[in-house]
Amino acid sequence: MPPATPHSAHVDGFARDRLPPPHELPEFLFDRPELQFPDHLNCATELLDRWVDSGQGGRLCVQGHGLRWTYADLRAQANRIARVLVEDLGLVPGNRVLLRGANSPMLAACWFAVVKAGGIAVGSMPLLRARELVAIVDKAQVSHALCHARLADELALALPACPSLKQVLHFADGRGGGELEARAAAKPADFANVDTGAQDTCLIAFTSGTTGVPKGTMHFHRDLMASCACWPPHVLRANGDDIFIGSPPLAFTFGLGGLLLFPLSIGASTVLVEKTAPDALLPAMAQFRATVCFTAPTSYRAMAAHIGQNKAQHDIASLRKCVSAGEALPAATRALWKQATGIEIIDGIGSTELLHIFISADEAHARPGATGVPVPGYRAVVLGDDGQELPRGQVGRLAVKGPTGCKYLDDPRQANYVRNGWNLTGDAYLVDDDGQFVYQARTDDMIVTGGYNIAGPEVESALLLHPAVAECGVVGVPDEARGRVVKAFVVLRPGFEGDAAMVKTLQDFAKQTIAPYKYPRQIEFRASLPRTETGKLQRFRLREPA
Ligand code: 3UK
Repeated sequence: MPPATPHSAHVDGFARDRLPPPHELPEFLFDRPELQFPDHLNCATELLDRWVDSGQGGRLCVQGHGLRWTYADLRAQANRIARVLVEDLGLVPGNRVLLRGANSPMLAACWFAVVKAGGIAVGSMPLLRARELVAIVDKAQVSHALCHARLADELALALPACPSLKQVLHFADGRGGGELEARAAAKPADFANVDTGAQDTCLIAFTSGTTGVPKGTMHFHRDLMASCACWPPHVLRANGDDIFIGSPPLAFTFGLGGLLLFPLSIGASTVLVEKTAPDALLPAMAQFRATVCFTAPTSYRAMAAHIGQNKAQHDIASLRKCVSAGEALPAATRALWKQATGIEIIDGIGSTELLHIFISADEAHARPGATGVPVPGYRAVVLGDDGQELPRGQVGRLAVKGPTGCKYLDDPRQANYVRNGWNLTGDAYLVDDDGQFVYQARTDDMIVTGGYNIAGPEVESALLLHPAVAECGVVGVPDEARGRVVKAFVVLRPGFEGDAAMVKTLQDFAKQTIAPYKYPRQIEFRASLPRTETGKLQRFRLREPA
């Protein structure tokens, strides 16, 4: 018998029609009891309505921008916005809705409104420029946009090149002033969530890729619930009294999970603030008495330095769990944060394709320099170039499978990310004798010099142990004699001089810390390093000739 067609509520079949063909999908693993999902599933019902319907609507849910909403408040606002989308803007299930704004309670309400109405949320990083917006609107054939008034100009510049995008509404900060808030205020606070299928797409997340057309990763209602059922209960182990805070935008799945889906899945609360640079995040943590923080390794490093300078100024005693992802966590950064706060960071590698973290270690099992072990629900191996699993200790390609996996929107690059049922993340890893997964570099970033294979991040980790180094990035640059040499770009801490003596000091330091052949033959001092909005070092920009 052919498998029954899964239930779908999508009237607009755009996403369904553009899923990868079955033979290009990764293998999915649903063996755990918590990963048995019903055929009918709307994740907004599970994450938001459930609390109100069970009499817990009075629990604190989301704060920020001067607002303090309970679960009942967030649901009412999301319901009203869902009515605006459906009744005023003609949204039908399966339509794509662009969401634009810095993290805020209103952005969270818009996200839930789209999902409740059976729409597909398409996040966009706040700093995107018109031409980047055009690319994602075109790729996802976005029909509606909910955009913060402050970001309206850039979207307006994009509109003439976006024929699919017919409806745009602006919002402000949730307390009137915005066109969306005004329309929402006129609507009743109830809404019947669309009875979507577990395998209906509810999210298209674009990768923070650096070149070419952006890749849209499609995620089902089921995928969002699966991500809440794996890493959070097994590794993070937060509870309903926790107050989440952090820097990643909701348009980045690290932020969507950590700052919205995960706290709501356990009845906890979240703080969504606009300013999330390290010097703003510290006072926000103190102000909101935050207990769980999500941010990138560089942000922990910068915050540790701030705390070191004026210990009394920031009272972050409420903090109890700190999560790092997006980039490898250098051992030196883990140590600095522990020194400053007493907290052992929970590192985890995730990807937009797999939605969230799939290898990680909790506080008790954290090991400096290692990412951790596969999260319950996921399997991970290291493969050689022949596609066979490598013995422990050998560097190869990280391959992962679990309840979530890569589903690119109509993209031939699906065949690069998924091979033989495995998701290939593009990372070079090894498994050590204890079974811990140890990050080396992005596969493309391994530096081949004089016959050696050198991982830039290992050299970075060594330099970051030196007290003069605030930040650094290490890449291979062309060299006539050796083909390529290791070059370090270094941002110094205040009070240190980037002169020839400092070059020598850092080179000698590297030679004493790691195998001498890996030391940076060239060092250039910079005021800052190029990073993406998701906190990743843009190594390709360091490789470009100045
Ligand atoms: C790198 C890491 C070492 C790695 C992400 C958590 O970063 C996320 O998604 P992206 O699609 O990038 C994925 C790539 O980033 N990476 C991420 N975390 C780590 N490398 N150690 C880490 N802890 O190259 C990976 O392939 O932007 C992270 C949750 C959701 C996410 N989307």
